[in-house]
Amino acid sequence: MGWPLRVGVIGAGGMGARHAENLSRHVPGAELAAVMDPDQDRARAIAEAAGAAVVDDAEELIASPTIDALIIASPDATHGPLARACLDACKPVLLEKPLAVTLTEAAAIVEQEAALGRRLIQIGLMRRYDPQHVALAARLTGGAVGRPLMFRGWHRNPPEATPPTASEILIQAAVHDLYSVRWLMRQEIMSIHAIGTTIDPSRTDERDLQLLSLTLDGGAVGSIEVNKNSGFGYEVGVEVTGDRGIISTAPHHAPIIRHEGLLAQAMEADWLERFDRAYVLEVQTWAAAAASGSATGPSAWDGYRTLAASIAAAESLEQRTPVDVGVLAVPSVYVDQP
Ligand code: ISE
Repeated sequence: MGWPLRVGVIGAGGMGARHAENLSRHVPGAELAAVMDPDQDRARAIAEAAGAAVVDDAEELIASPTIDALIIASPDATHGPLARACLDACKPVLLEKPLAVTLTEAAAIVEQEAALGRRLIQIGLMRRYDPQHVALAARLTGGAVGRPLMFRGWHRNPPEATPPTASEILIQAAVHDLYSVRWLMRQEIMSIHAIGTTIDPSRTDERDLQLLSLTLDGGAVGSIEVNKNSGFGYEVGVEVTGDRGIISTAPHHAPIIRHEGLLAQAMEADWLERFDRAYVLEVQTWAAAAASGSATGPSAWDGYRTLAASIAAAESLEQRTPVDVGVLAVPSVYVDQP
């Protein structure tokens, strides 16, 4: 493979556009070679600035001999089939979460990659590259608060034009927090109890405010609050209680102002703003591994485990009882993964 790395981007929405821009501006050895989106105008808007081609068939783009690696940010339901096409073509891919939309499909991807004996898939669980999360992980591993016993995560989003359903909230948003639990606590999630309520009174069916209680396999516990209708801005944070202290991420990027009896700090508007640095580091790390024909960071296995946890949470929400996260045994290709 090597440099220059010729990259095809599939999906030209907000996330595809951000990855394409970061690739062009922040990865000197990479070349944005082609963009695919059913909406050709949207694809053209990204492609033109980089002199990339606009194509209309995702599978053809993946198989093309002029493309070395892929970035996939298309609708969730297409992730599974496109990930499998990348594995068929033996091409590295940065695949937005979720890995797939069903556990059967996710397991098939994991098995296909494990059979290749090397990783090609990196999942877009980008908290892994957020400087705040990374600093917290380093202090935690260094023993700053002793033995980690309890995780607390909060994830608050302003309302979206098309509000997601209760289970989409789990698969698209809570999946990040479920990943943070596994990564930071270094334990697997064994069972989940999800409860929820509704902020938007016109949508009584969609619990846009959810609370997950987690049991981990090393004896720790956790909770995650997901608010998909915050009405005030975007906010993601993590706190870990150990047997010798508590460590948490700092709130926001902006300075804190004390004025006329108020203590104030501007909030980020959305995830693109809050995680701007993480997205750059993510694509740089991905491209470096892809140029050597492999993958690093959040893996298909992480995608599988976090999907299993999200689906268990959705079942728990429906059944009003804790649900076990049933999973496969970890294939050897993912043991001690970087
Ligand atoms: C979105 O897809 C993301 O990935 C964001 O990180 C998350 O905060 C948001 O809730 C999701 O919809």
